[in-house]
Amino acid sequence: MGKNRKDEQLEQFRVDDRNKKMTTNQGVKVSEDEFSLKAGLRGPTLMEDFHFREKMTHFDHERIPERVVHARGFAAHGEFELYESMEQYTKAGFLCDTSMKTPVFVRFSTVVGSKGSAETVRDVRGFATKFYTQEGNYDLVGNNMPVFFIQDAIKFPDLVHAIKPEPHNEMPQASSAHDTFWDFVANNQESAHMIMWLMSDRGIPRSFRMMEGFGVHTFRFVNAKGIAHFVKFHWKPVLGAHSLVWDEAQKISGKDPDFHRRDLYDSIESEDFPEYELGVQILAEADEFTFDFDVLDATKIWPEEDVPVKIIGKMTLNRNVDNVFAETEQVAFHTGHVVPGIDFTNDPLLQGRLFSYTDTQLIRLGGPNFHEIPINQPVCPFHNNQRDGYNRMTINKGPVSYHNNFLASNTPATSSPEEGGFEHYQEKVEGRIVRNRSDSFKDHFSQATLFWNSMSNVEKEHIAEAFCFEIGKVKNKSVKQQSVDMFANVNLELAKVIADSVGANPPTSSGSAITKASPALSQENMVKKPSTRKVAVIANRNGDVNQLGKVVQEFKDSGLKVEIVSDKLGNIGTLPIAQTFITTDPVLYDAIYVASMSDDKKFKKECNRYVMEAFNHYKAIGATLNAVSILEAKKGNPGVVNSGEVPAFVDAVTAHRHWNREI
Ligand code: HDE
Repeated sequence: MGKNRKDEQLEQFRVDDRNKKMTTNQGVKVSEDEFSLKAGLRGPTLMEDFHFREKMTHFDHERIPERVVHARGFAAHGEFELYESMEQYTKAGFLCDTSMKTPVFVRFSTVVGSKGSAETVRDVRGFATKFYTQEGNYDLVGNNMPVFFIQDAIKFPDLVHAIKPEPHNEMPQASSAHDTFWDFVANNQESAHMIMWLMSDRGIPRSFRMMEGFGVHTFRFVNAKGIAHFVKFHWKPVLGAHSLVWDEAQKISGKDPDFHRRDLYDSIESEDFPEYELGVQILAEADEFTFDFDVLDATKIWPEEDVPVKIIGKMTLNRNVDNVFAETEQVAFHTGHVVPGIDFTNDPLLQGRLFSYTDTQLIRLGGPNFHEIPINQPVCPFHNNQRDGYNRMTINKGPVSYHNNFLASNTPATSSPEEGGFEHYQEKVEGRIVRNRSDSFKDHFSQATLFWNSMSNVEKEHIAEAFCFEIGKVKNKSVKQQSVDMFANVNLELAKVIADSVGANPPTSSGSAITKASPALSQENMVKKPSTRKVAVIANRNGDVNQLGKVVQEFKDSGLKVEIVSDKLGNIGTLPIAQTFITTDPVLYDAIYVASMSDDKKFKKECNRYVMEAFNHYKAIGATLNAVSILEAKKGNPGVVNSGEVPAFVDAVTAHRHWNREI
């Protein structure tokens, strides 16, 4: 793979310490690195041991503050290619020139948990993309859900305080299932729509590769003639959006807290590059007021059936980072990083973000020069009169650092819009200075009901169970009741189920009259592929080698990922056993196939555990004919393939989950 411009730029900063002599940071060769300098063999350590002092001081300062939200994240490099020019709508170069490949860096994250928390918790996922364009960096700092909890940025600190671990005992970690969060929800009812998304399967994605991404806010496209359109951004994963089931997600948190990053890292290493198509919903300014919601309200979607998503390009993630701290931890995203042709709207949530992101980098990355950190540098030239500050790297030459000037012929010079200078869209604004919100922001429930109406029965069941779990964890009776009463406005039946489960009184509301649905919102309607679904092939070390080889090959030819699991490590013929029953777990696979059994009691017990767990999580299970006895109890259930036939099993894996089972 050739290097793109960003990769070339990063190359200047890469250092390989292998096969080199150890030195201090001053370049002095080190003669000894195991013993500190002492006065006498058993005497005190000496102050003059500069090597010890430097090594220890650097270590003492290794940590920086974790992100206040989205602390746990994982990132990769890639490229964006445009299918069709968007010139009609925007002058942004990377959205006009289809011959251009734009380097990107994408960081996925959970929101609530600390940097070391588990990855498969119920949470929103961050989906932040930095496009290194020829006209500067453009950051699309999105989430995997298209709406947000609040409508005005001033409430963000309250939301985050409520959802983070409670301050008196710092519990629970990475979870919204506690009193302060539901107290916030019930007393800030604009959160209703987002809560429906959070309680849905979208809150527990199967993989970062199988998540949609959304810019959430309404942005503006501006073309070369200065004409603007409203735009919403979507990322659509080529593999479709898919989820875990809750019991599985909780178990994975213990079995492999790195589940999502491992999946992303391994896919890229094995060249199964994650791909996402970029879609835009475009709306003429004249149509701003044609909806029953306000287009500036970030708690609302534009249903795809009303405003179609136009697919305009594809992003491929094709390179893992070299160093997680240098790149993933130090990358600084900001909604305010825009390029000519992309502009903001008056969405009050977006407006507040425009302040917050630079501000947070100042403390997190230690000063105003974070744009000089290699991962944050644009790939186009950048010049201005900003100087000094902590950790300044650039050596700006000459006496002039002000504008206007004569001494440097008034350079660095500004550019007219025709020359590529950023020109803010000249929106006409008028009004009184008020602390309030428009009445058009006050319907909090219609789209929450729209979301509910759009779900399949199984998805609805999952949502109800998630509510019962979360509100069931709330200790305060009144908060429980308030939450139940609030969601009766979304759907009465749902609220009754929750009330019954959590010991609250049945709601008295009459429910919602909204009947509209948006089929595009259901993950049941998304593309399902066998590609990269991970199968554990259970095999006895003394089993039929040829048959195993054949099955494994056929699975791989169908696009499945295979790991051979047995009771001990080693080889079966030439095939390596990747895991033992105890080094891995059924929750870490999409399907289980028993290629050969053993008479060993322990083997049978473990094999049975794998099959049962997969069965309970609605996954495909199969067995070759000589191992079929293991499936006896479950035969006849959907997705249980006891014929040994590989194509039938692959079909069962392709269906992802078989909900219609007797569990
Ligand atoms: Fe963020 N958000 N956010 N946010 N956000 C941060 O910036 C903030 C919001 C999102 O991988 C912080 O660098 C405010 C919506 C992502 O590095 C901080 C508000 C959406 C990431 C911040 C929001 C997001 C962040 C913390 C309400 C989806 C991780 C560390 C007005 C569209 C980026 C940092 C990464 C991170 C503030 C709401 C997405 C504090 C004030 C809505 C993906 O600046």
